Formats: sequence, structure tokens, C-alpha cells
Amino acid sequence: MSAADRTERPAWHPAWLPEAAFGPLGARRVLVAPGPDAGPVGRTVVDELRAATAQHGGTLTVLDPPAAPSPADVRAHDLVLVVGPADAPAGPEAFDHRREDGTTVVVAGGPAGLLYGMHAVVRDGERAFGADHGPRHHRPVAPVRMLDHWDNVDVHPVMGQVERGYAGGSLFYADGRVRDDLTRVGAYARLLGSIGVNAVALNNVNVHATEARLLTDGLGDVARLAAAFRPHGVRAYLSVSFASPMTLGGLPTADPLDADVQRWWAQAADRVWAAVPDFGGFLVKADSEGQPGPFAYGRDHADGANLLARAVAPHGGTVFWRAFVYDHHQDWRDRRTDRARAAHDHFTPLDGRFDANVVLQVKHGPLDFQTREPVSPVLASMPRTRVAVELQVTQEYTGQQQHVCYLGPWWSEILRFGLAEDGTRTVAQIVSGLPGSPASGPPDADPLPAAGVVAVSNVGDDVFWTGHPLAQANLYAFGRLAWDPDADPVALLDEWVDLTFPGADPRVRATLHALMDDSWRTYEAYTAPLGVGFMVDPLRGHYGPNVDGYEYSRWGTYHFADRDGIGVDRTRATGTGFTGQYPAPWRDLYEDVATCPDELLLFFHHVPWEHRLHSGTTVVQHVYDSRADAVDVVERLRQHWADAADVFPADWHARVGERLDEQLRSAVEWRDQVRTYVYRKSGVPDAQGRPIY
Ligand code: GCW
Repeated sequence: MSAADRTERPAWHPAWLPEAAFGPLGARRVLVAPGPDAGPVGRTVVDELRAATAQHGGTLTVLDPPAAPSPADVRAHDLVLVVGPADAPAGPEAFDHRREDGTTVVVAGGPAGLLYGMHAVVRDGERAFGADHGPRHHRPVAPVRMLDHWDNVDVHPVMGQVERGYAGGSLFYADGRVRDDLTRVGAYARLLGSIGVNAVALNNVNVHATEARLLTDGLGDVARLAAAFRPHGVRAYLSVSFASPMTLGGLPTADPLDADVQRWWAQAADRVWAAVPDFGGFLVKADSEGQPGPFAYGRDHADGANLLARAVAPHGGTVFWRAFVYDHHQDWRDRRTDRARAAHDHFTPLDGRFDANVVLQVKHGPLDFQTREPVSPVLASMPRTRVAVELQVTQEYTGQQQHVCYLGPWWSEILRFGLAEDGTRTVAQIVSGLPGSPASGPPDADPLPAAGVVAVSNVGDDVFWTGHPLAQANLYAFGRLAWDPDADPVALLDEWVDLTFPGADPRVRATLHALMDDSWRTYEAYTAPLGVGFMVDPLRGHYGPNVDGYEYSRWGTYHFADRDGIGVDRTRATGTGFTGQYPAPWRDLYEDVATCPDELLLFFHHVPWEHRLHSGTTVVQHVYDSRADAVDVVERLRQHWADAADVFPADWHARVGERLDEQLRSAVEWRDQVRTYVYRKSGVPDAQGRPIY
């Protein structure tokens, strides 16, 4: 490689914002009126438009000082973006998109809406300027759309720098401190702003010693990170340790009812907001997997959360308090304790006691980000608490960014799941404070307070951001679904493909659909069957199969396979009673083996190996068939990819190709271990006579 080649190569991939994606917009006569309060986000929009029009031969007029464009101004341009005339949509993030006498007009409620409106035009490409582009009103469903980073400042001896990170080191930290050069953080923030993400937590929820100090002596650096996100409409949050008054403040206790502890947190918050006036708030993992919390003082989680909430309230801050609280020293011999029950058991008695600026952040499933779980009943059980749902974009249990696993369809199922009010109120509505079906409640009921959609980020300092280049689509889909949970996840892939590969050969789109549309279900089909979860290898950081890896451990994640059957009895009739935590109709539907969906059968029931599924086959034969078929699918996809080498950039094609090789190797390992395990336990042969080892 020559020196020239090296310098021309960008340090990171543009992901879904390559310059060419701005072509249709940038070639036009654009007018922008960012309004009197444009601020840093309004300036970003102007800068983006200036760069795009300069690059692609268009023109830019900036109406400044603020004035509403006249009808003549509108007619003289192809695209007009404006903040806040009288007919502006409600809310600073909302925008309307319409055609007026041959001009495309975006009217935004505020600078953030202007940014989102501009990116909607970029996404629509030429279509944004078509006469048939009907008027559309856009506003986010969830007010907070947040990415949590499990980044450590230091490299942790077991977890590495980014806990459950599969894309290299942290974007934020290097050499034990915040990076001096935050250019790439700015590029990341730009990607997030373009998909509507508006909040980011800067450090791991497991707060180790160095990271705890971000709250105190690290504030100058936190302010620099916040400044990198601010121009893109993204607010910064910190994960904090509940023990901070002791570890950082030298107090003898962290008891939430102690006056010195309360004063310490109030002063800590004052310092944070003095350094970062638009700071978002705190994220807390307490009494969970060894993190300190209020239980040590005989207090409950409302006491703990409200302690922090009162410290941040004068500044308009919010506390995201995680509901991931369970006994991680369980005795596997004790069949009555059920980890799935834990969050509901701990938190529902506290409903109504959390301050208004506390958001309870609930993992989407009752266990832990498995490939398939039912939706957590906690989301439906706290009507007087603001709840947010937490997804995992980083692929801890979904192939670790070695396997293709497009998670849009899974998140779409979760967000659109009718959990409450007889199945009429979806998860997205619950976390957005929106009522369900008008028929389901009193028509004049006040909307519940809103919270949001949160996810653990999947990026690192890898050149492709996400290790597996196709995992970029997961980040993209997260932002878009958090904004609009009704978006079709497969259509979102089209958006992502068109932006990432503008003007590409149609085979690009076809190949990526072939690889990605069903990839989550394919992954499910060669890993733990029928909702039973885990079976991952504890010694390889949860990568690859180890069917009994967690079976006799303290973590509470068992499948209970023996010679007679498999699965966890979580019924009220004979099991742990977990089904009773659900509202109707789910409590009865899951309780009854006859109505429980196949894909969740082993999550809710312990059944004989030859139990017949709704699909018509038996559990054991389903395991044999689906694992074998799924490997065949991966083999075909790998071939498909190899055949498409000519239509993808070489580096992209090579990286995905390497990962597909590994996916195939790993899928074969899963197939053979799970099939063989099931045969050895059950003694039931594969009706197809395929190899068992
Ligand atoms: O899934 C588990 C992960 C832990 C993680 C924890 C959590 C940050 O294995 O690495 O810790 O969940 O969500 O707190």
C-alpha cells in the first residue's frame, strides 16, 4: 500500500451517512430558517446543508436574522426547512413534511425537529422531492431514546474495556482517561442524531473505581464528551455508584435516609450541572450483581432512587433506575426461587412511591436479553411509575457481532406487543405514556407520564464501528424504532441499505435482505430451543454452546433437562407461579401448555421430550430438525455472499465474509452439541437419521 493510499483511507467507515447519501438534497436550491433559538443543533443543520450543497452543486440560503420565508422565498427554492412559524407542530422534536407549489417544506417545532426533518429528507432521497410525496407529520413516540454505553475508562481485567463489547475498545476512553481527540465521538454523535437518539450514558452500569470518579474529578472530561454530543441533540448521562458518598465522599454510610448522604448527592449534582448545564441525569444499577444499593441499609429501591432524584430535581435531571435486581447467588437445588420473578417481586410493591423524575428501566424480558423471552410483566405492572424498556443492541446473547443477527424484527415484536389492558396496550404505548385502545379505558383518563426506550450500544473503535459491518443496521434500526415503533423493520433495512450504499447495484439490496431479514430467527433456530435460553459458554464470555454451562451454577438460569424432559415450570398450578405476574390474557395463555406459543414453551413449561408442539412435531424432533435446517441456511447465505463479491466494497465484503465463516463454524458447533445433548438425555433417535455424536 502506498503512503497516498494510507492517507486517503478514512479512519472509520461513514456508516449510513456517506457524502453521497446527501446527493439528492445537496444538488438543490435549499433555504433554511433555523429560528431565533437555533443553538448548537440549529447550527449543525446549517453546517450539514452548507457542506452538502457545496459538495453536490446546490445552493444554500440561510434566513438569518430570523424571519419567516415569504411565499416568494418558498417558490424560489426546492427545499425549505424552517423552525417555528405559527403552524409549527407541537414539541421541539416534531416536524411536518409537505409539498407546497413544487417545493418540499419541512416545518419543525424546534432545532432538534429541524435536524430530524433534514435527515428525513436525506433518507427519502429523490422521493422527498416527488410530487406524490404526501404531507406527513412526524413526532417521536418515546420522549427519551437513549443508548447506554457499558464502557470502562480502564481496561477491566475480566470484561475488557467495553463490557459485552464486540467492536474493539471504547470510543470515549483510551489510556485510562477520556480521549484528547473527540473527533470520532462527534462523528458517532452525528450518526445518533440522524436516527433520533437523544440521550447517551457515558459509562458502564457496573461502576468501577476509576469510572466512579467521572462524577467528581472527571467532570471536566465529562463536559468535553457532553460538548461532542450536544450539537447533535444528544444529552449526556452518567452511570453512578450508589456507594459514592462513601467511596468518593469519605462518609461512613450511603444510607439514603442519612442527611449527610443526601447533602453529598445534592452537592455532587450541583457540581455536575455547573459543569454541564444541559446534563441529562444519572443511570443506576443498584443491588444487582454485586453493585452497592439501598438494601445494605434496610431501605428499598424507592428510597434509593428518590435520594438521587431529589438531588437532580432542582436541575431538571432524571434518574434512570434499573429494575435488573435478582439473587445472583441462587442455589440450583432450590426449585422454588425463580430469577424471572425477581424484578416484579421487588418493584411492584413500590409502584406509586417513585418521584416524578425517576424512570424505572426494565429489561425487555424477565431474564436477561436472551434470543427469545416473553415480554417482562413489570412493564405492565407499574401504572403509577414511569417505565422505560431496555433492549440490547450489543449482541451478547445474539451472536456477539460474529453472527449476522438483525434484531429489528425482534424489537418490533417487543415494542408492538399488547401487554396491558387485555392486550390492547403495547409496550411502546406503556413506555411512552400513551393510552391503549380507546375502548379499553375511560376516554378522559389522563395520559401517564412518559419515559422512553433505552438500549445498550454496540459500537467501539473498530473501523466499521460495530465489528460485524451488518451490525450497523441494528444501531440504525434501534434509533428508528425508538422514534416510530410501528415502522416495518424490514423496510428499515431498505432505508439503511439505500443510505449506506447510495445508488448501488440492486443486487446489494437483494443480497442484504437475503442475509438479514430472517437472521434473528435463523440464529434462534440453531441456539437454545423454544425459549429455554442460555446454554451459552460461561468460559467464553457467553459465546458458543455449552448446554449445561449454567445448569448447576448460582445464576438462576436453568433448563432442567433430564431423561424425561426439559423446560422450566413457571406455572401457578405446579411451578414457580411466574405466569401469575402477567395481566390477562397472558397469565392464562402462558399458564396452559395448550395455548402457550411454541417459541416460549420451554420458558414456561417443563414438558416430556416427545410433547407435541402446535407445529405438529415433537420437542425432540423440533430440536433435531431446526438445528440442522438452520445450519443449511447459514451455509447457503455464506455462498450467497461469496457470489456477491463484485457488488460490495472489498473491505466490507472481506469483513462480512470472515464473520460468515465463523458463523458457520459456530452454528455447526451449536447444532452438534444441542442435538447430541438432547439425544443423550432423551434416548429418542432423530427420525431423519442424521449424525449424532
Ligand atoms: O447480561 C448481563 C451481562 C452483564 C451486565 C448485566 C447488566 C453490565 O452479562 O455483563 O452487566 O447483564 O445488564 O447489568
